[in-house]
Amino acid sequence: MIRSGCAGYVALFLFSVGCGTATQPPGSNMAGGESSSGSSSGTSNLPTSGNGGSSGGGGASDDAAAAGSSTGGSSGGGNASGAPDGAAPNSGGGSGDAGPAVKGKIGTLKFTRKTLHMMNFAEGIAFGDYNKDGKVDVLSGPYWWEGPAFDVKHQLFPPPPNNAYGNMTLGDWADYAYDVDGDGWVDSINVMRPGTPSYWYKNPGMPAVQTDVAWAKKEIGTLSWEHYAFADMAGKGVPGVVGESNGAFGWFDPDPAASPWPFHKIAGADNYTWNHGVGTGNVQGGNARDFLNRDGWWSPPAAGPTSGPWTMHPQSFKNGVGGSQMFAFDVDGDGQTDVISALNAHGYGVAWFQQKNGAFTQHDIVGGPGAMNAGGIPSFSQPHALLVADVDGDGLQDIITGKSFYAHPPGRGDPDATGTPVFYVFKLIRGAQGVTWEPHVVDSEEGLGRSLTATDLNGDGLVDIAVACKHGVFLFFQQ
Ligand SMILES: [Ca+2]
Ligand SMILES: [Ca+2]
Ligand SMILES: [Ca+2]
Ligand SMILES: [Ca+2]
Repeated sequence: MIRSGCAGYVALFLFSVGCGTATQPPGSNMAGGESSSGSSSGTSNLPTSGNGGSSGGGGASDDAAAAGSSTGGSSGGGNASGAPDGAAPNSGGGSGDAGPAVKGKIGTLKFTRKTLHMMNFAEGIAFGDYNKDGKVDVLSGPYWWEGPAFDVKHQLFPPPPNNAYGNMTLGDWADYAYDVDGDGWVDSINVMRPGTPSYWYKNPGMPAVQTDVAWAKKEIGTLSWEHYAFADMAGKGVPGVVGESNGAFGWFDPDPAASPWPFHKIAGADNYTWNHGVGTGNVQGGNARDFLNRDGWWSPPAAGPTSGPWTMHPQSFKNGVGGSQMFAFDVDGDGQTDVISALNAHGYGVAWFQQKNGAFTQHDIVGGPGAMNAGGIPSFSQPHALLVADVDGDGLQDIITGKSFYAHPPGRGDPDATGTPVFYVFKLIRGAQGVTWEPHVVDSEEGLGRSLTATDLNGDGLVDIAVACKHGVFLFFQQ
């Protein structure tokens, strides 16, 4: 059941929201929405700079999440293969990234929820220290909130007009925190609806950042698939926006002087907007950072990540349309990197793929209806967002995923679209019997969106989770 407590939200939503009903208003602009059609009108440049270095993709250790701290740590993003992937000054974390693992304090995997707003304005979220007070802040689409209380909100651009739950997402699909222009103030990279241009917004610095002054924006380029990563593919200490653009897989390098940003091609791709399942990680060992999607993984050429076409290693990581954010780390501790992926962002399935010398064996964590799932939990559909992070702080990476709220709204073909929008931390346990995943419910009312992030938001040493979805923006503080 979706939020039978709709009544509890009526007071706040009366003016703008249809209370999350399952009906689709006649004449709505959802047709041709988030999976069915669309064109890629994006621009992309061929590589403009060579870089022969290999990626600092980190090892296969599993004791540290990628991405950095709010106060200037590195950010590799979208990767959980071990160490942060190189210097990325003044970067925080973003959609599909997690903050650093916090050692020495074990969390309960029980959470309390704080609501930042309840509008369908954006389904991407990032953390970073936007006002440079040493405290982690949160940004989702048009707003950022001052940590650690997150009671004060500031607007950086006007929110999109349609904010009903059942509407398509006109706002951000992924947000990343990064000091694009190197002026010491964390800027915002906002990946928009597939097939439409994405932008970066320049942090105006103090005191303007703490007002509602508009942040100056510049176009990055156009991404077409529905998932992305923010990772240092070239191993030069600068993360890029990784995904599909204009018929190619590759990444946009941050360049404050260029618009669009330079695009480095990994491989050709079909130009269908709305595909699913993208990630990065150190799949093959060594130092290279590899590209992952639902159909396999790609290793960089020996002469360097920007020296030519990457090599595809076909491997199905999907069952249907493909998953969401993908990750690679050594799940079972045998020294070989495994892959984590949802199987179908608009259907069912979450799995880990155990690697033995380049061959992968699929192990389902959650399957379709009636499956024997981890911890005996019921199956959930629409795993449109997934994150790997050591949530409880025991040194082993865990998985955060669950049901997105209206990944497609009811009537758009997704099974169980009105089911309980539950999401979990799946705690990784390595035991004598092998790998098990212990599910812990984080929330069963708001659901997930297109992406999520996790770090210690309130400075108590425990990793928290931040979600932006069609229900709004929510923080989950670990107890
Ligand atoms: Ca701050
Ligand atoms: Ca800046
Ligand atoms: Ca853990
Ligand atoms: Ca915390």
